[in-house]
Amino acid sequence: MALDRPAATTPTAAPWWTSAVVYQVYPRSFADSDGDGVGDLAGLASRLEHLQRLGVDVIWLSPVYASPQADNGYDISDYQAIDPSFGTLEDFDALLAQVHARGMKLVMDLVVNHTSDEHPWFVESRSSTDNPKRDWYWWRPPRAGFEAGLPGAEPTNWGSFFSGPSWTLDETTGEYYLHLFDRKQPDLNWENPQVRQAVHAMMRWWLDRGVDGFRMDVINLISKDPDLPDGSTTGVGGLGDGFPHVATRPGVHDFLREMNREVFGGRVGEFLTVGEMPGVTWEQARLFTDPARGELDMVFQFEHVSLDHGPGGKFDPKPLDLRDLKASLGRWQTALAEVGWNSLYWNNHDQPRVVSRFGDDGEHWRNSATALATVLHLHRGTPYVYQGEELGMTNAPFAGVHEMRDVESLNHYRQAVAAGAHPESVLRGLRAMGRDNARTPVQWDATPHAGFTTGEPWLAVNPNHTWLNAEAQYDDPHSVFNHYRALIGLRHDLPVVALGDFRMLLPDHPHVYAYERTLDDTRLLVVANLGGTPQTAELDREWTAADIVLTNNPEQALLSPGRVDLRPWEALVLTRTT
Ligand code: ISL
Repeated sequence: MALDRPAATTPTAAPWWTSAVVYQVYPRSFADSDGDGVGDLAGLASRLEHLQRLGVDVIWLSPVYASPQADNGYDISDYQAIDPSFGTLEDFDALLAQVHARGMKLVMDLVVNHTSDEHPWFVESRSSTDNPKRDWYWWRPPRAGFEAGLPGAEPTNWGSFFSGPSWTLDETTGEYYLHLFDRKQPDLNWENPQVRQAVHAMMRWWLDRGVDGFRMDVINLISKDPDLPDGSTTGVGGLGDGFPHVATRPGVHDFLREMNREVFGGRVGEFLTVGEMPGVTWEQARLFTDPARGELDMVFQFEHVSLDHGPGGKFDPKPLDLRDLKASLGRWQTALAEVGWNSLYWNNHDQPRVVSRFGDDGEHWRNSATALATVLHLHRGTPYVYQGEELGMTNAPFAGVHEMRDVESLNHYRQAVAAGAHPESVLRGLRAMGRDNARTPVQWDATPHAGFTTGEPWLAVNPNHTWLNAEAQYDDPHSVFNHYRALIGLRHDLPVVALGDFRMLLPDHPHVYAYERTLDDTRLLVVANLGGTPQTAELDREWTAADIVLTNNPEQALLSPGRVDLRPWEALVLTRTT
């Protein structure tokens, strides 16, 4: 896409999304209008006031397409229909019109690495080895010398992201199909031009309906090594690690350039495209987001949300060392300073709640939620707020696996316990890192199901909704909600926030996160204590007389020449001109 590169000195040339904030809606858990316990489009439409009040510019809507819901809509059986649990196409059109009328944009989730096994394409593909759609997916016979259906007969040794082998035998033809995720999510074969053309046509159909862009699910996995070599190292679960053979291969760039041409060609700059890319490095991200290459506007990278993964992977978490977080986010800021653009996020529907993960959801709940928000939002990049994050929603107190719903968690529990792990220790990992933490319903008010539904919610509301809810926060000037609102306002109002250069300060301080942003003669300082004990940070003396533009602490800031004393989880934003 030949977008103008955001040059720090010419703000008017910057694309619109450099000063925008995106809000992610996970529709199952946002608002339920019909009492069936599942959120829906009409429910979302009824809560747009909340988003407008918050001040966000764009809504990213997680999948609402027809789906058997094996992975909550990330398994799609019809890309051009709305799942009845969410409503109808008419509801969608009405929602889109309302979003636009309120001056916001709507970005769809695009899940095209795989479909549902109930998608008509796969139903045809599996029907016979000579079906015209056979080659739309990855089919392989059992390994020579092995009997189909027995361990070792899978065409490769790859483990799936959701436990177990990434191949499932289909009895109809006696061959295996590839699924990097659940067995109900067969991978499309992007090498086949018909697949790509079908996806492009579907995307154009949504753009013609008026949507404003796409968040592209695991888009760096669409190009596989056609030789399908075994993984040479062992991954989690004892199976082979196929990741190097499916992730961020050179073909992804070709596919994205082609998509860009075929789908967005001639309408440059109107849309937002963000590619979700597990394992992407900053060197690769620079290529994907270099405007001159015409691929994507930005990517979701995973480095900073993997820093607390222990030796056993994500369900074996270890404490975060703040220095690692600063080194990681700082590296990405530097890497994408001249070319490309960062996305900024703590949370989404796959991550545990940040206030529970990197903050303190007990004594310092409010200040840790607001300090973490401050630090993230004032980096250079486009911030993403995940529903409920703006309220400081926390992880859920799951009593046991019977209260969880996520296919990843349930598969992992089953496999780990079958392999001899102690159920309590598996549960500990799931409680800390499981995706259902992000998926408990949004807490609108203190009523029994938090104002989410009048029926039985599909996943229980967090009991803390009696005090942690939107209603309780709107009129409180110190609430988490109003702090997010202020941060979003700063991005809109101050060009230095959207476009200023970034410089990390105090990289070796174990508890203080500090950085400077500079645009022309304006300087912005963000300094935050991301811990529960008082801290001191040395600063340039010039900051002593600076203006405080935002703080999460109503008490007087403790600034003195050359230093600032920070209370637990205190965050300050200062500005001055040079
Ligand atoms: O949370 C993860 C598993 O540990 C991630 O690896 C996640 O699966 C990965 O980020 C891909 O996520 C996306 O694709 C998945 C879907 O389940 C996720 O919800 C989606 O965000 C398959 O479509």
